[in-house]
Amino acid sequence: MQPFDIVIRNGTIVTATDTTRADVAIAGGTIAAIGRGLESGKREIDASGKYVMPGGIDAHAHIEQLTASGLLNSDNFESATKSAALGGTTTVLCFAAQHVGMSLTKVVEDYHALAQRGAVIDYAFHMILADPREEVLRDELPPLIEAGHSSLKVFMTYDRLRVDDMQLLDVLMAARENKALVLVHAENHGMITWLSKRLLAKGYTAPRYHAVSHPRLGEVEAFTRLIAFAEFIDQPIMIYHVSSAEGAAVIRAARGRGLKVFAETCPQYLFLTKNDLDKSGIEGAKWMCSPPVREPADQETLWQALSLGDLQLVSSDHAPYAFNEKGKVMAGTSANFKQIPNGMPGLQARLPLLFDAMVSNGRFGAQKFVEWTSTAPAQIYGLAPRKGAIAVGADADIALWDPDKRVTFSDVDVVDGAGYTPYVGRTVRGWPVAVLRRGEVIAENGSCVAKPGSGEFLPRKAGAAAEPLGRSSPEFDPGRNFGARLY
Ligand code: DUC
Ligand code: ZN
Ligand code: ZN
Repeated sequence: MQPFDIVIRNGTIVTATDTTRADVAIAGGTIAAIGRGLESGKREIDASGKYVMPGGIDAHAHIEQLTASGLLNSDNFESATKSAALGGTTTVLCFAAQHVGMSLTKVVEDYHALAQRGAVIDYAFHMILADPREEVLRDELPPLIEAGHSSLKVFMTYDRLRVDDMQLLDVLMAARENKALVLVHAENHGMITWLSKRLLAKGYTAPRYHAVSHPRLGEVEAFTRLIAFAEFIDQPIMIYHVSSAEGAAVIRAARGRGLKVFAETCPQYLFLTKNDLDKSGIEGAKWMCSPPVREPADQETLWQALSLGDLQLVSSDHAPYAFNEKGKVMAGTSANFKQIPNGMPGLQARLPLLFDAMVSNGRFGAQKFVEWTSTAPAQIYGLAPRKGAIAVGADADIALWDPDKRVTFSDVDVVDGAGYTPYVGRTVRGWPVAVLRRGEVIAENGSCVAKPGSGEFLPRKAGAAAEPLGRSSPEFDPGRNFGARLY
């Protein structure tokens, strides 16, 4: 018998449902066997004292993405995905971002070319629709979804990205007809614009007023309208980056009625607060994202919403802008908060922050950690069973976690293009010391050795979105009602 390529021995295997002491054998990039006393491998890895977990899946990351005003993110596929690998993530779902007037087909081709050149982990694309005109939805969308891009993203705010109510209904309907999932940045645009104008007019221009300018009720209004539209069309949705207790309550009520609503939050809403923006000068820009980070009480409510299943996963919303004139400081050091690009890096820090809070601090345990960071995103976004589990036949995407390794976040260790970390000075316990992608060791002892372009595109089947861990109620079957009603 041929030896296995790699055997990982003596570790504690953790999946979303089980914790077992066993070895894992890898052959041809997939998991070939799980058990004790397995045959030898060409390479043997000793995982004594370590957790053997599925590689993370980050379902929300902006990579090498162009804003409507022509500003590029501060990293590229190589730097972003290397940072992800070093943080234990082996799959990323990022964006092919259309702007007004663009052909969606060309946009998707362009982002594929960028990822093919640089990605070191596997990837898929959500298609951002900023201009869902009739011919885009009718002619371009169906073949793109058929080709494996089975999720569409829209914004309800941002001047040059947002869709209005009619456009939102058009996108929901087009998604329903093609069995795609719709992901939404849901905040009320009018409330943000109105309040920002008044703050600036009164001289409240510093980064900390960015947090004030996005009212909590802006989430409530937009979530409520979006959910009503999704119910009207009968179309599953994913509500992105839930930041407030009130927003989480709207989602709980909708899911309680059996509506097809998924939702995520991000580490920044679990670990940072509006006080982080309260620095002198423009420094607070490093902590500016939309929706903004909020209050300690919101953090606690979001943890509870995750544990109740109202939110199903934690993504990074990685959107790095360097703290210089090509990024956060593009409009100068006396810029007002409306002139500062929104977003912060997160691909690398997401898993260590969550491991520390959930596993090392004992609050939710290792299985929940795996569920919220790998298994649930795989199931919701149609990557399961290939991704998101340690199981025979699945891709050998594996992170070995040393539960005792302590690391203090520091700007000098940052490998993505932001050049800073919003978590600077914070110490976490637990770190991914080796990371395998399809059976290849791509990160080890703090360095990423994968070849740029070695990441693979993951086509996703339309209609595959599913409640994680088969938790669906009889009413909650995202595929079931497709095509059942015609408008
Ligand atoms: N907000 C977004 O909507 N996208 C990227 C980053 C951010 O802060
Ligand atoms: Zn967003
Ligand atoms: Zn985003």
